[in-house]
Amino acid sequence: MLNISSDQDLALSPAIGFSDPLHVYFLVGMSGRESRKALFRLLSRREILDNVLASDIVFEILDARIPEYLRNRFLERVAMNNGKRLVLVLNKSDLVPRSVISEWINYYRDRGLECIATSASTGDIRAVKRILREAGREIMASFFGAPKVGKSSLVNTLKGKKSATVSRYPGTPGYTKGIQVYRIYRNVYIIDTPGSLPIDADRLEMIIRTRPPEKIENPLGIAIELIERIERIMPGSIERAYGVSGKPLEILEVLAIKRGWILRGSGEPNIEEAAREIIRSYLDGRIRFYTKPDHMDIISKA
Ligand SMILES: Nc1nc2c(ncn2[C@@H]2O[C@H](COP(=O)(O)OP(=O)(O)OP(=O)(O)O)[C@@H](O)[C@H]2O)c(=O)[nH]1
Ligand SMILES: [Mg+2]
Repeated sequence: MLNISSDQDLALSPAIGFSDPLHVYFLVGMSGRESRKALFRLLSRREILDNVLASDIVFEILDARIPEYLRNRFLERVAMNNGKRLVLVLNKSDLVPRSVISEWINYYRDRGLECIATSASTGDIRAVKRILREAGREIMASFFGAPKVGKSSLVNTLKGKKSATVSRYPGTPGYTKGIQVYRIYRNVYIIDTPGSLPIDADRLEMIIRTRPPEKIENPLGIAIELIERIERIMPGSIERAYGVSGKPLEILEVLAIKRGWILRGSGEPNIEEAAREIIRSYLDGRIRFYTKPDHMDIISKA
């Protein structure tokens, strides 16, 4: 059932041909060197198509803090063109105020998209369960999502025990490697996809989600861009997390000094270490940050 491949169906998706994941990297504007260093397994368009065709319901898992950065239009188009039920899932909803979750749900529903919210961490996956239970017949559901959105955590919570591997930062042991199918109810099967969706819409998210923070080549540049974005969308977030304010570089310097990260020899603050800390705490939610639908103008420019 998982190896469905029909060239006729491929014709539905004219953009096919990017079957090599490396090409997908190039699409998001990474240099060849950067793309070869990416440790993460990204799904090729061919794999996305195969998994969608094998499914009745396609869950597109998004991080509720930044859903618009992570949506994958190719997946959505393939699911809709092939008559699959597409459900956008705002996971990590525990990190976002309830009112903002409602705003996003309304935003997507107004655009004709089914959208629900979950938190694999608090175990609140009622909305997914409801959809799976109401199916009635034998169905296959698949979970797609950018790196680190909580795909495996959701699968684990659905199964009720730790069975799919979960990992905290990109490219560290525990990231999902092979295709895994689980039977969760008598007539319901789920696929934990063997990789993640590429992030076509956002270069910054693509870089920080596809490698461990210590493997990011230019952590300084990335952290500066990240701080600028966070402050543009949610001013004061960095100060609330670290008690440090100012221009991005000043923030990194003061943070390094506060933490005692000093370069041996020169005695200068180790701002690269501070940069990696910012990236880590952005990923795991220690910096409180989220977007709202009325940030759409900034989001599309950020
Ligand atoms: N706060 C919060 N954290 C979550 C939630 N779901 C997952 N996480 C955390 O997010 C990180 C990534 O979770 P995974 O389940 O490994 O995500 P994934 O999408 O399967 O990741 P890859 O397979 O590596 O792409 C882990 O540290 C999880 O604990 C959630 O609902 N809320
Ligand atoms: Mg996983």
